[in-house]
Amino acid sequence: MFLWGTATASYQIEGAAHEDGKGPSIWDTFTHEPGRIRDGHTGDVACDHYHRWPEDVALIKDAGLNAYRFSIAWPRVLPTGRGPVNQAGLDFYDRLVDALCEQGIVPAPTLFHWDLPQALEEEGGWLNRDTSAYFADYAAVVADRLSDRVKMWITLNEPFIHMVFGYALGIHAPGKALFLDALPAAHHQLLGHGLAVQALRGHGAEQVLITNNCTPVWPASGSAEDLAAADAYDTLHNRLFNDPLFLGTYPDFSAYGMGSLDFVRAGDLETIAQPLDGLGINYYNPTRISGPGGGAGLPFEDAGITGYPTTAFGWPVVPDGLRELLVTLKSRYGTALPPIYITENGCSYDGVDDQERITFLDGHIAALRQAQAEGVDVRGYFVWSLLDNFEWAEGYSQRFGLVHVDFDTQKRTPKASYRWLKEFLAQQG
Ligand code: PNW
Repeated sequence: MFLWGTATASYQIEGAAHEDGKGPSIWDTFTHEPGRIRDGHTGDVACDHYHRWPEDVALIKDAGLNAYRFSIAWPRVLPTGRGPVNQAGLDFYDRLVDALCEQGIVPAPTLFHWDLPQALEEEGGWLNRDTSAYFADYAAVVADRLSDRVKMWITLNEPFIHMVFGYALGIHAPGKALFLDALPAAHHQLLGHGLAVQALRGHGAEQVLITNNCTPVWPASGSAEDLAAADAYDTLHNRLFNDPLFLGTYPDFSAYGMGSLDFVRAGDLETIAQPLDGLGINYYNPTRISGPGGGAGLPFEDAGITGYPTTAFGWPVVPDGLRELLVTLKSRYGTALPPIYITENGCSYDGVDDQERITFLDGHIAALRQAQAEGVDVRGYFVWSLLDNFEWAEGYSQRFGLVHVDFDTQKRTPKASYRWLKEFLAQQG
């Protein structure tokens, strides 16, 4: 069964930041620091999904979707990241999973969508190797409770964005601007993933995936400088997170002067390269790269993409980039590549008569079909997102939902794209 779903993340929709024993996450801390988030917005209330989830499940069902990707807030389950379990937090996800199963919707939870328990941040967060082991312990606790009904699990969401925005540039929590010294945060997330795969399988999980956001990398020109820069960027964004999973090695960084990986210990790569049942891919747009212009000391620079329509976020709309990405992954990893699930694809536009979003989704689904025709095994497509929600550093200014949310009244209004998708799914049968 092909999975047609929609995706959300705990901090972006739940609210109830301090309810029923939940501990603080790094996002609770970060959003309350002055100047971090546009207009000073926080996820304290967000879409109030913690209380309104029955209405939200009904919206998923009524659209005719057969899968839902949500994330579990680690500090709801383990308020200090490890140690005592908060049963009330687990109960919330238990009820949600029951409701999804009753409606015939496949639950696909992600265990980490960036809301690390603040108590673990005090010990160094993902820069601390011990966080990897705590993550696996948490995975076991959740799987123990839910794996009788949850068959499909996603360990991490976009370790690349979490490393770059959270640890290298400081745009996201925990707000560290370490530049290339952020690399241990990549390795410890991947190590945590590998340990979590083992823990999940040991506690009843049938299918385990990871979600990486990947981008086709376009050299700005055919010059040797731009080609080398594009290769360096591809190494950092795509290969750093996929090679260890499917080749069991890290790409060689030394050629680009992008730092060493001397924190990798014997045996780590074997742990990371556990066989997976699928690869989650989040696709938004390609990236065009030129040689370094000076500045940050990196061997590349984002040259920007022109000549395509853009979303309200300013991101270029390039549906064929999805086909290009999938075909590239297949040719790069061959038979080592597991089946692919598009775990996020979507766009920010204002308004409820969102014809641009319909064009966007239609184009990307066509690109997915094309990739399948070219031999890529794609088994699911999840729209980001069900609801307009807290878009991280952008606060509530970027609206990615199929359903409009009035953040004063919490009224949900399905957009034109929601009705289009419903019609499309009905025709699929
Ligand atoms: C993803 N970029 O993040 C996340 O998984 C979602 O939580 C988020 O709401 C969604 O995409 C839309 O932004 C990304 O700058 C953040 O390339 C930034 C980028 C890509 C993905």
